[in-house]
Amino acid sequence: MTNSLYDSLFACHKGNEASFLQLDDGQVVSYDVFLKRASQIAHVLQNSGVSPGDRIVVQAPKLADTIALYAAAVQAGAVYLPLNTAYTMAELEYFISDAQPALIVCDSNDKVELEQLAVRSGAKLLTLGGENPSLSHEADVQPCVFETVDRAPEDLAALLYTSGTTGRSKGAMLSHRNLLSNAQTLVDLWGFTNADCLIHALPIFHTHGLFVAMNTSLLAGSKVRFMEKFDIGVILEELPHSTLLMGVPTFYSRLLADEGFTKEVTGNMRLFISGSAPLLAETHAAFETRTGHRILERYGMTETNMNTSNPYSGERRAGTVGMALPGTEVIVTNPETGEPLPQGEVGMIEVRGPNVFKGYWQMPEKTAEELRENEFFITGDLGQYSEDGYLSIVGRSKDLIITGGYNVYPKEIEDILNDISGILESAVFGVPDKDFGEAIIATLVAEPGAQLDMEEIAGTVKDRLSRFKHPRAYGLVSGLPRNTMGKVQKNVLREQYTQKELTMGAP
Ligand code: MLC
Ligand code: AMP
Repeated sequence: MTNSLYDSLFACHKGNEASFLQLDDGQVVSYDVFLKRASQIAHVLQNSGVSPGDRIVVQAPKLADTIALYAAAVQAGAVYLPLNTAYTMAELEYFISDAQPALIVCDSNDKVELEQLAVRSGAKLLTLGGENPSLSHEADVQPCVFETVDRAPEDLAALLYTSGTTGRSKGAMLSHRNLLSNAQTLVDLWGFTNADCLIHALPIFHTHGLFVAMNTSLLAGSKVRFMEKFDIGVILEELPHSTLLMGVPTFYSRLLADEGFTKEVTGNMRLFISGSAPLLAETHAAFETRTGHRILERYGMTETNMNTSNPYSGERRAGTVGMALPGTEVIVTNPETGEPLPQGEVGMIEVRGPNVFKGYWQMPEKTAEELRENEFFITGDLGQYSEDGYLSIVGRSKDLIITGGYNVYPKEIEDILNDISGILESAVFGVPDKDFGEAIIATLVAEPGAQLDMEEIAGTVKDRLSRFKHPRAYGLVSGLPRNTMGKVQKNVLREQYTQKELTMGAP
């Protein structure tokens, strides 16, 4: 047995002096130096008691060492579990108790807060970034060579949590084969080579920034301009020296809003890729008018990696997510019967292929609900094929808001609101937002005679949930619109609140 993910992404770069990561301070880490660092970190993992198959929870800043930790986890046969740096302690507690990691790696600045949690879960705690990062210090004195742990293609490489309609997040189990097959397909399709330089301004705790962006670059040996965060000024400086950009639609609408973003600065660029949320057709058109480039939109999910992509060479059609990736089947089915629908009809998008995950961590019932016996995964996205085979996402059957590329399930917020004394019920939904695509709104119904203090309510939500999940406005209503089945009609609320200027108490 070997470890084909490690061999294909990392080991192949042994002795490769070419640039891998270029950091904000100008420092450049070569592939060879990176590999040695990852091996040092793999020793730390082993010395910390991490065995093959153990989970490593990582809530750490975007650093070269964080990517090296990912590589080290693959090399040591561990399961990498990255978490959004915005998560609150209440959110973290759930992930840690569910995943039962052997090791937690956090920002040095969060060490005190996380210590108790680590003790309670029986996990070791190490730190990255900030002052006195223990993982980095321990790695400094380790050998630069580590004997790679054998892993089979079906072994788990990562566990990525994705929230769900029930309000409880589910850990998507991703195998070595899932990650490697998808990276290979994307490198071929998008023509990645070692002459490319990718602007990386995404977070590295999601599929997009970690797998789509990093695994493809690693596989091709490309250079990565590794930015701590999305910053228009820095991106404008880097565009003339780069060839690729991957981003969520907010990246592109923000670039277009900047006068410094011109055809000239994009002259060296080969490809702009968008995903994680719908790219408006007008953004697509405005982008082409300004730069001459047509953005390539693709469609993916945490559970499936990438599913479809517009063609690299053929027509990149605005408002569509292109065709199924080679080796992946993407069908549209009748949501009631699961039967495939004729071309042109709107139905449930289902996906099958080597990219599709192995199920939800310790949730066999949830897995069975969404992953059919014939291995098609039911995405919850509604789609429609054009006559010439382009897929459009026309809606979602899941009650989901996507804000700036982050997924938020209303149920998680509604559960917190409904528990607050004085609130009879609530409905949370998204309305169109110029910057983030969708913005979160919460409408509340008070119990008879209760006076609601909106600031206090917003404060309770703030304590419990990450910033990106906070409603941008709260509204008080006398009742929620319901259909004859008693189901809250969020589409009605969405329409009402899209039309009227929001005058409610700000969060
Ligand atoms: C930041 N804020 C957000 C937000 N991002 N609020 C809602 N939604 C978001 N996405 C908050 C900030 O905390 C801040 O709060 C306020 O909004 C203004 O922030 P900002 O400075 O304007 O935001 P910025 O830091 O620039 O971040 C915006 C962003 C970022 C778009 C760069 O959200 C981002 O990197 N998004 C990418 C998400 C991603 O990678 N998704 C991929 C998922 S994988 P305050 O209180 O300070 O005002 C997936 C599968 C697939 O979906 O297909 O790819
Ligand atoms: P996540 O669970 O965070 O991986 O988000 C996956 C969801 O993002 C998908 O189910 C879609 O609803 C959405 N998504 C991803 N890419 C696109 C896209 N190009 N257009 C529209 N929605 C998208």
